[in-house]
Amino acid sequence: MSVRIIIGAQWGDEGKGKVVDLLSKEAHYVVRYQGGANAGHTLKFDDKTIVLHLIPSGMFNGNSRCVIGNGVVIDPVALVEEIAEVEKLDVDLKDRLFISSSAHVILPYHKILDQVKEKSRGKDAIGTTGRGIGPAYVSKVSRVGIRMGDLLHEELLQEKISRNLNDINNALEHIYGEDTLKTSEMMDALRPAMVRLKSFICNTTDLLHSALKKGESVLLEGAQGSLLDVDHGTYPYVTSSSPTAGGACTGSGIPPLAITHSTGITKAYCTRVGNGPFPTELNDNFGETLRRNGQEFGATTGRPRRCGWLDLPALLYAVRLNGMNELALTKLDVLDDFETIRVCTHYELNGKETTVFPLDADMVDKLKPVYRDFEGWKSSTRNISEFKELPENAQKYIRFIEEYTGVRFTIISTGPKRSETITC
Ligand code: 2SA
Ligand code: MG
Repeated sequence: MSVRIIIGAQWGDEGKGKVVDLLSKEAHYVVRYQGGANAGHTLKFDDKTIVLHLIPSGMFNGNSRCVIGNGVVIDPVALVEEIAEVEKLDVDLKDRLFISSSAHVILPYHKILDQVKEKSRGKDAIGTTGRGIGPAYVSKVSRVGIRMGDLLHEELLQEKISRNLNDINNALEHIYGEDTLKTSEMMDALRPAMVRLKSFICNTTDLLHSALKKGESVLLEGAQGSLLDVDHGTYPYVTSSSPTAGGACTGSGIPPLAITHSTGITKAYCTRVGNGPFPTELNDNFGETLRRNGQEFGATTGRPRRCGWLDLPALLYAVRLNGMNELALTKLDVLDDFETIRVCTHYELNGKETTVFPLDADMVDKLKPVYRDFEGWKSSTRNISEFKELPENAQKYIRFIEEYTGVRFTIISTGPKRSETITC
């Protein structure tokens, strides 16, 4: 039996979707535990490409049951659309999809507030996805949130929305100069989703506790990444949830001692989408090449991702934060053409050397990365599925990362397809 958390070790988009899809074949349950439709998990198989935002990445390989846990914030209309996309691929969601009745609902006002607040931040904007994530978690924490279970009780739901709209409309009209919203219009938009989602909403905490009792294996699928964690990331340039290991427990109801594996996913380089400090960012041709070769564009918003070299102190920070006991390396093939590959081994901060990733975004912004150069391998690693088949220079690069972090790679991805994977 294994209970494995799949966690982004960087700023998201590390390829968690591919790893979850691969491992889900052997899993009884795959559980999303935080975030919402800001996530974009891209899966490629049988010449198909699908981008999932809310539905766990375990739908297409094997028969695992997929759970949207209590820690997720759900846009019901977006979820219904995503269900339709998945069904088009001949997947029957009956007895496959389970939605926590405690997961919070993203309503139109969350999305509007997300967007108007971003506008009002001007040059200090966070670069959110505009999907209403932050305001939905604000509602949750301030105890005025609507939960998925409320969608099962129309009258009560209407009453709760109408109560919330007093404050929301006041802010929209008087602070942001926006149009106000009507309860009736919101209810009309929600009704089809209430009908469609009804049969999936349940007590997923109990479902998972029963699975643990039976010794079944569970994959917990993180979204975004450790450096975007609301507590441990580059605050305030973070998302509003906890992608790190602790968030997997609170966002699913699975207790910490049940966790057997903490698996960190890292790219062979780094990317970040949205604003905030990024010590190894490359604003030159190298960055451009990484973006082009790696197809680094937001899977939800289409925004170009910022690209840079691998940042080992940041990776080590993620390893320690999450107690990672295995790592997966993705997008190795994107480095195939480089003459020289650089990796940041430490920083300079105010004239002193350090390997500590600071907790303060302003300080992270002041870090000067110090690099070690590796000779490139200048040959294709695409499709390679045995470690010993990798070019020697690629093997050296990989072994160096393992030595630095003290954690072994159990998966190395050499392309987006399932077959383009080395299992070590
Ligand atoms: P939000 O919308 O409130 O969560 O934004 C806050 C910050 O979190 C970042 N964020 C992400 N970073 C990487 N990938 C994400 N998912 C999509 C993808 C993003 C996209 O897979 O490509 O399509 O643009 C994601 N979601 C949130 C966000 O950029 C802000 O920095
Ligand atoms: Mg993504």
